[in-house]
Amino acid sequence: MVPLVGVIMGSSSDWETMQHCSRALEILMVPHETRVVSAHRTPDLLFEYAAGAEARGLRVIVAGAGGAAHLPGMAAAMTLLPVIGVPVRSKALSGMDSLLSIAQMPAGVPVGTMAIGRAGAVNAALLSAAILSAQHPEIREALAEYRRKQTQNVLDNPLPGEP
Ligand code: RP5
Repeated sequence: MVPLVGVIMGSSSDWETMQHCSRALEILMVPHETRVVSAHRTPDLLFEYAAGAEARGLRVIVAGAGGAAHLPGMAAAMTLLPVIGVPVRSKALSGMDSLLSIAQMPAGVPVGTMAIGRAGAVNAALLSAAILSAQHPEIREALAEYRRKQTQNVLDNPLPGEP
């Protein structure tokens, strides 16, 4: 099946975080691909990937990176597809560097910025599914089912002593 979401990350070390995006996309039955594409170490590959993404059938790009996290912004500069950035928690600054370098895009080239780490990776998958929902009713239904299960899980697990 042709992937609709391209999940890219700056290093294989980002997989520990970005695997949560991939797993959530699997649960939502969203066809996707995962690749290591570095803004700094493989700039030519980044250009090839981002510039060709729409023609290959991708509809959303999720880009995870840490530190001086240029990947999401550079990818967004080379495509009209929506780009969702996931700040990976860095060792030096706990991901604040990643968050700010992804969120603080100058006006003109937006990157939808998620939370740092696992929450951001999962939410990137859910936001991708929401973007795709208008054109793909089966993804909309999978997203609705995900929400139903999440709600039921809270209701089924009260605190000890709570009715
Ligand atoms: C970034 O540098 C990557 O996104 C990664 O989060 C960070 C560290 O990369 P490695 O040194 O672990 O490859 O480009």
